[in-house]
Amino acid sequence: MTQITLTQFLLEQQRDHGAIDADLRQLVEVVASACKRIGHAVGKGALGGVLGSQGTENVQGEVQKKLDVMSNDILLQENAWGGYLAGMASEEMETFHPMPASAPLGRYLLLFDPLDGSSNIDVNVSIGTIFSVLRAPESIGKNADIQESDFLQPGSKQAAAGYAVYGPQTLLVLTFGRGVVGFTLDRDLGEWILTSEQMRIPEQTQEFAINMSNMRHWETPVKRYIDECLAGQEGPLGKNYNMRWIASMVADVHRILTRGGIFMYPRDQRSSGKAGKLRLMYEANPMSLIVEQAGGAAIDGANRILDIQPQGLHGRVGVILGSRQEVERLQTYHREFN
Ligand code: AHM
Ligand code: MG
Repeated sequence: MTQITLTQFLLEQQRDHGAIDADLRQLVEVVASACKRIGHAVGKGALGGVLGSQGTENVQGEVQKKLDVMSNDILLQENAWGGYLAGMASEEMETFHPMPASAPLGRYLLLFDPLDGSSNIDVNVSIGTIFSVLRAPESIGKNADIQESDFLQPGSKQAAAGYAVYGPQTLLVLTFGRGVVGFTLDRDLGEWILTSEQMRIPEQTQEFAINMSNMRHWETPVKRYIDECLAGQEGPLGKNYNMRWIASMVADVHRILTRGGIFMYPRDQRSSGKAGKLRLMYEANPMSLIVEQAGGAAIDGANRILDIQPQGLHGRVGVILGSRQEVERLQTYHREFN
């Protein structure tokens, strides 16, 4: 069987399909290489001294794990010198990261959640990296310096998005807005090999993912939907539902890309502005592009996530994504309620 490596796949996308330019090809290669290094560190666990907390807090006031900081550093270092970026932003950094003066300024912006599912690091459950690529304004480098506002583009403008999962297998899932492909890391060769040519999410599902301990904080449309799922075959949805909650968005979304399902971290009554937990620019936008490109849907409640105009780098948003028909049902419930 001929195996297609990530390098070959990306070259073909550039050369034969015109789907990406050389800079975006290089960007994704470097991010994928950084993910290999992060995955390697994750795999060492206690032997590599990477478990436990760093003793610092990030901009959101969350305690940083050693691997959060290490993964962030790996992504910053690997992407610093390629000349394809105008700036980077990360869940773990307060402000955006300008490129070093020694490197030429590129046309893309890279945003990432370097280590998603941090609460699972020390218990050896799948975790991952999520990334999003935007285009920098044309003026950058000519007559303007990069600013935070340059990053504040709706998710529909993403040039690429992807995630890596560090689990029993190390996986990379990618989209350039023309479908979704998946690669598996051959750990002996150190190569990403194409293993899913066209990932598709089934339109219907009988599986939902939500942190049920937050039930008392949910808004009415979400309560209604989950009540209906729990009612099973006798309820209005007429089928028995199964539930999964891994507490790593990468792993929950990957399951949905593989066999369908619906993932919810909805807005709730706890936070000011009821924004929810997940971050628009590092988690919701890249995952929403991937899910839509795989035939699914992604909303914050009543509206499509990819249409949201970000107000700041670290803004949070309600997230409901996965199998199209189920997501649309929830959207209808939200619209009826508002
Ligand atoms: P993180 O980026 O700090 O790891 O937080 C995001 C994670 C998601 O991966 C996951 O869906 C969610 O937080 C789990 O939250 P909870 O522990 O409240 O269930
Ligand atoms: Mg995260």
